[in-house]
Amino acid sequence: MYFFQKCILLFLTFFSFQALAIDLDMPTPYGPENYPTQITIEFAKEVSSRTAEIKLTVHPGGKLIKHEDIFDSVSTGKVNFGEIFGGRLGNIHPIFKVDNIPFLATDFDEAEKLFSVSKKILRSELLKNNALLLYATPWPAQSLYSNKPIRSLADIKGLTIRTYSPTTERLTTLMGGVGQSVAFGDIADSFTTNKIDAMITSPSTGVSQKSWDYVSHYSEINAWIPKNLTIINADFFNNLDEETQEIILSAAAKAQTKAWKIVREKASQDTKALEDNGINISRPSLDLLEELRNIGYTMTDEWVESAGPAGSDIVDLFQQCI
Ligand code: PCA
Repeated sequence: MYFFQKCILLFLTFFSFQALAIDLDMPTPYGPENYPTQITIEFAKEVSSRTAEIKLTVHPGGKLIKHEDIFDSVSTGKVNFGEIFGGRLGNIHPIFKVDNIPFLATDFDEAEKLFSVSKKILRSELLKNNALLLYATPWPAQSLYSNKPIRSLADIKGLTIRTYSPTTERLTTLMGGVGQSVAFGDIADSFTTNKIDAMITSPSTGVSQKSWDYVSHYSEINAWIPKNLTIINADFFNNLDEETQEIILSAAAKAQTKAWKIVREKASQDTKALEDNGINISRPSLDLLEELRNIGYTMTDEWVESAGPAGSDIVDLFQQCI
């Protein structure tokens, strides 16, 4: 355990009777205008107000710790709380990619089922990295933004498409596009400097990034529903007194319930906001859907192969309950 963390635990153990509050930092990857960050800010407020010992300060937008470093920072105890986009951990274990597979779970009910059948292994892989899952916040379904109508994959061929995870890189290749990794905060610049021609993300990200300033078309392919994972360092958690642990877990359960409820409202509100701001919204043509679904089958097979028996169990269980 890290020296810094040990000091915190000593404080919590020996000085808790004096109700000494310890300031703890909680880095998140997305800015305060994004609803997952707002859920986390509420979680932090609740934990801070209900425990005498912990005062959590949320640092949104990768400002304190860059997105790519947040997971390691929590697992090594550099910070004790943090939030990440789950699919980014796909290089640690395939389970983290399960909610990024196109056309496996495409509405919120399916996404909840996929989460429930994959939760156990997700938790155990996090624990191998000394992290406990507090709650998972879904994004609205991921759809296609471009500057021309996309009627079939032929219209995508050769376009440079933003990627944000290992799965979006693979998808772009299978669609015949050219992948370009672009951080969340660089989306607008990358479009206006023609570094990218298209992206696949949620209506909420399209709104928070004012996509109408640089994009004209949005095809509602509703391809997958990824999640942010909010985690706590396991050693830190295990050394807290029981009452504090319970407060953290109940605030986390509340955050998760709220996230899954309001994401449904956000999805329709934000799609409407795209339209109100002049983006041409369309449903994908049957040709495009069929082509994309076939890519989804390929990617599901590839994922099952990489994840082994646990992967095929998850897909089987999921398909039984939808
Ligand atoms: N917005 C984030 C992740 C998924 C989403 O809807 C992004 O585009 O990076």
